[in-house]
Amino acid sequence: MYKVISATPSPYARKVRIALLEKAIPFEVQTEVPWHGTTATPAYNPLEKLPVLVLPDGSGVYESRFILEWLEVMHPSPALQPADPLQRLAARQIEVIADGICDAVVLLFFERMRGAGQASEPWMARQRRKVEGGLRALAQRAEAAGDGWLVGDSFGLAEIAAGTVLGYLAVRFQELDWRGQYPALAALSAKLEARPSFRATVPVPQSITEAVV
Ligand SMILES: N[C@@H](CCC(=O)N[C@@H](CS)C(=O)NCC(=O)O)C(=O)O
Repeated sequence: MYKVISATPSPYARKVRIALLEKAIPFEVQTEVPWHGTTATPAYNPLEKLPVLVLPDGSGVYESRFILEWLEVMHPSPALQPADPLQRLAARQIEVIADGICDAVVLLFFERMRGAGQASEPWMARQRRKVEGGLRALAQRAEAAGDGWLVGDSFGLAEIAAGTVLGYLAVRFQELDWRGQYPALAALSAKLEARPSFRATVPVPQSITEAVV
């Protein structure tokens, strides 16, 4: 059976877990804090990041986008990527934006952890601009899609990426009123969070107790 090394707040790990659930592939979850010395992540990923998809032979596939690509090749049905090449590119672009927002939120989170007087305001402003710009770009796509899916006529990679970044903001960036600012994203998030795969993977904050920054 597959195993996913995951962290409860991680939007990257959530994407992988959602894809596995949507494809009805059995897997177990090994929950870790990737920032703690006890994590098994470096044993599988030289970049020391989760998620890792541990295969039955004990080897690991890592980097969430690559894991999703890998799953699509190994378990093509149901397809989570559009067959049409242009739609596929549009979906991948949404994934790039969503991952970029998550990356900026992670950087903000750790910058804040440095504490008063230590955090760099220009650096945080730069990351906030990425979050805001990324959300604006996602909102444009959600507005254009209306009641439909973001790309094409079925649920897939684009929705997983957009839905998980929005879910992550609820955990790590509560002060940002993206629901008020972008009703189309609020509607998309509500629709996605109602799916069983999303309900089974609701992000939960984690305490980091070892020094990281
Ligand atoms: N681009 C990576 C990002 C993964 C990532 O940043 N994971 C975090 C947890 S949410 C992590 O393991 N960080 C540990 C580290 O950067 O050392 C992916 O999509 O898999």
